Amino acid sequence: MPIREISTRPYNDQKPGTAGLRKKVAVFQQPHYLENFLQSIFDVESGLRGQSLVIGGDGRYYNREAIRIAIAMAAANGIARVIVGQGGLLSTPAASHLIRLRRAGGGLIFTASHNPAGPDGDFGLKYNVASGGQATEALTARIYEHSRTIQRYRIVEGADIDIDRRGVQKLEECEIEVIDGVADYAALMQSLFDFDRIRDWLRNGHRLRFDAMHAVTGPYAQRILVETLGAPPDAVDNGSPLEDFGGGHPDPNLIYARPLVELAQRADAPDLIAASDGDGDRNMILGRGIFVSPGDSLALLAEHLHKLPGYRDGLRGVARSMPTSRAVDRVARALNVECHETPTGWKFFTQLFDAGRLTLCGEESFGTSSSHTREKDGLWAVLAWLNVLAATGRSVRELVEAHWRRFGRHYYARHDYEGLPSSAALRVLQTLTDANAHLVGKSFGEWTVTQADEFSYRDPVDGSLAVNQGLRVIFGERARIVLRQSGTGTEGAVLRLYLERYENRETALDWNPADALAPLAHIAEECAHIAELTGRRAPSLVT
Ligand code: VG1
Ligand code: CO
Repeated sequence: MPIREISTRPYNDQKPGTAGLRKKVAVFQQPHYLENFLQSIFDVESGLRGQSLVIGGDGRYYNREAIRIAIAMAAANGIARVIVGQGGLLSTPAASHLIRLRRAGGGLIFTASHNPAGPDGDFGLKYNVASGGQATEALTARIYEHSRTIQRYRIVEGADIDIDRRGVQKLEECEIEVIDGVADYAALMQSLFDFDRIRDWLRNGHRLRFDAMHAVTGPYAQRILVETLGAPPDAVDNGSPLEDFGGGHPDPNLIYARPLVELAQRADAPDLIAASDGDGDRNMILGRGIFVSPGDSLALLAEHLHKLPGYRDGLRGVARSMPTSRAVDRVARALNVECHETPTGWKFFTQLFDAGRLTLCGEESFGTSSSHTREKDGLWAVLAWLNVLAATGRSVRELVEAHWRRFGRHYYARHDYEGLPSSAALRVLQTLTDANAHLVGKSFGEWTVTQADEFSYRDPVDGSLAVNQGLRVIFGERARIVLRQSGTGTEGAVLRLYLERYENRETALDWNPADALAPLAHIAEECAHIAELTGRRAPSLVT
């Protein structure tokens, strides 16, 4: 099978967003589209030559085809060994772990996360580096620049690799190793958590329900929760990965995981109800009669993590993305550990982990993880919660209410305005930017603006600067409004408005979140004129 050099022409739209390159499947299916981007990675990352490369994806439509192309190109670009998950499946956190475990030079993760799949859905690609984390902004920029001038790519023609058969196959000089994509990840989880205690907790009659949403976590949940921890088979719902995710939207939140919210409200609800997203890096946590907001989940894990075997030494530091609720900051203060505020997207946490300054971090978008890997990790969060429940003997509700009584409560919501013309989105952002210049000192009812600006971030490890990371209006400790444009959408522009309100009065701890946040939504409209400028009366999604 010959290595061929194929001539090509650049596309110019291959600029990665918050989490890699994400486009409609039809865009990826254009001639040489995927090849151009892959070759740009191989050209820019010339150090990959002679090294191992991890390849896997979330199983969505076009996953197998993309992996076939990636393997053939890796072999033609001097990669010594490709490590690929059986059936082309690797969850994002499992892929990140494998890169580290096998000391690979990097990894290709094919996913568009929770975005709908199928021929009319989305596809995507993330390139992760040797640390297991996503390529930095600077590296992605170099790859993008290269993709704009690319003239040729290298591929082994007629390559025929069976990714369903475990073992080593050879392609030119390259060894293709097809592995069980679950085993190493499951062993990692076992090393972090008290599996015996969780097993006892389940044996004592506690119940668990995990919804894999027909995406990549099915086989992981089956192996770990059912086969290893002894949960009954019906504890895992929608456990078989499907190319179209069963037509669903594997984005675990109050809207797309509505059945779980309803289940949690029943008197006979399981003790822990959870779900993950398309590529296994997000998590949603509910208990009987309660939904745990991602910001609260992060804060509670920070509070209890030292009770779990992998974290007995305590926390080195915590971090959250800027829009994420500041609940974890309070716990960090109580524990006297560093607390970092980073731009949206997991790549900003990676440096802090590598520098040993971080143990736990999270985002409002249902992402939580720890230093065990360099991506957010859905099943890790579920197991951490299970272990906290088993270790404390308390219910989700008891734990959350105790947390609110001790630290106060951060009411939180995100309002998404999807599919906007980009001119409208820009007008809204400009309006708030202009307003921000005059907001400091201004009072809205009981709240006074203490800071109004655009967030930028100086990486404390490598000194790099990320600008333009979202507009914020801060009312001291009491409240916050954040507005930014999404970097993962594939149709039009998406604006995200984040609202946060803090209360520590005993009487203010059990309000309805929508009611608690209504005054802030009002102020946001007054400052940014979203409804007026977009013609949308209400957000398309509230989570
Ligand atoms: C969104 C979330 C962000 C998350 C990113 C990738 O980005 O807000 O917190 O890191 O998705 O998550 P944006 O730019 O659309 O707001 V995933 O699960 O797609 O890897
Ligand atoms: Co995801």
